[in-house]
Amino acid sequence: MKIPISDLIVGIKSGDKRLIGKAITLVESKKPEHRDQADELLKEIMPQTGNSVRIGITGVPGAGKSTFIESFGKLAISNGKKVAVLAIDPSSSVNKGSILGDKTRMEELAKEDNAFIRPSPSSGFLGGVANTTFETMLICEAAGYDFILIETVGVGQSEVLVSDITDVFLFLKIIGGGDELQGIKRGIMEMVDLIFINKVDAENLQKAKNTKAELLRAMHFLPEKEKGWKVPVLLGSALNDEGLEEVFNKISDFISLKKSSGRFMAVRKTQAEKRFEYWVQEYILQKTKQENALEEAFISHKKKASELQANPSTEAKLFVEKLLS
Ligand SMILES: Nc1nc2c(ncn2[C@@H]2O[C@H](COP(=O)(O)OP(=O)(O)O)[C@@H](O)[C@H]2O)c(=O)[nH]1
Ligand SMILES: [Mg+2]
Repeated sequence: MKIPISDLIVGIKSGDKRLIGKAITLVESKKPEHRDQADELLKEIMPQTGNSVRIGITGVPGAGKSTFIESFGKLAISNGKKVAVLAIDPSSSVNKGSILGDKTRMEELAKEDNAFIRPSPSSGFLGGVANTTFETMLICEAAGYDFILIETVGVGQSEVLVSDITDVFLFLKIIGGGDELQGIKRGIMEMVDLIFINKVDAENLQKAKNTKAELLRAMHFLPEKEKGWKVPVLLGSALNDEGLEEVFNKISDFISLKKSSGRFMAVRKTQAEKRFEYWVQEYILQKTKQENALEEAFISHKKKASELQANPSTEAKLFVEKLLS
């Protein structure tokens, strides 16, 4: 990285979007020398982090997540907040095309001074992506953003990873998308704090109400995720700016509740422990690759596993024993 870390830090603290972008590129890099610089940077900004509301947004592709983020972001800005938008999109490295679709750019929100939009990292496996997204979030917090909105792709494991780095998890639903069952099956219902039924208009209002009743019935059988919080099911339209104020208020209520019960900090601490464990594994693998003898042992144990000659867990144990001896 050509720009000195001290310049990046000054840039972040003064809210310079170009330098914020450079700092994010730095934390996204896995090169050991970049990690060292990233550590230095993150250490410096640490006291300025932690003050945002971290919001995860999920829903099937096409549910309207990007549209929602754009409208909600503008609403938050009109309430005096600064808004950062991050998107996790692991598909983009594979086939160039992105399942986040063309709304990812969020043109209107992007024009706002108080908005910062960062498309996803384009490489790396999901676990890694969630971890760099977390560090990206820290940079945004140090730059003074009050709301961090993270859009998931709504497929596979991305929800779990996003719920691991956020304070509130929002599920965007559409009527008759068949996703009431999908959502329940994939365990999403157990992670959500708030549901927004999107694309509701006069014509489908009754159907939306039925969907709401169904959801409430389904959730009735689930254990409460946050004590004293009944997951609200709200109706509206992201495109027509309807019902978003209610979402804004419910999020504020939810955060207040979590703060007063002590769960807000407790959950963040648990999340930090998980990330610590992730990085321990990551650095062990990195060190392994740097030392020849270890790398050879790693490759040979892995080969025995991959040739189906030996039990993978046995080979892993033998390797770790060598590593620590
Ligand atoms: N009628 C209607 N269309 C919407 C609404 N919200 C989003 N859309 C449309 O749904 C499509 C998918 O939206 P997008 O935000 O890209 O969905 P995402 O894949 O979940 O991010 C776009 O064509 C949007 O314009 C809404 O409230 N009403
Ligand atoms: Mg999208």
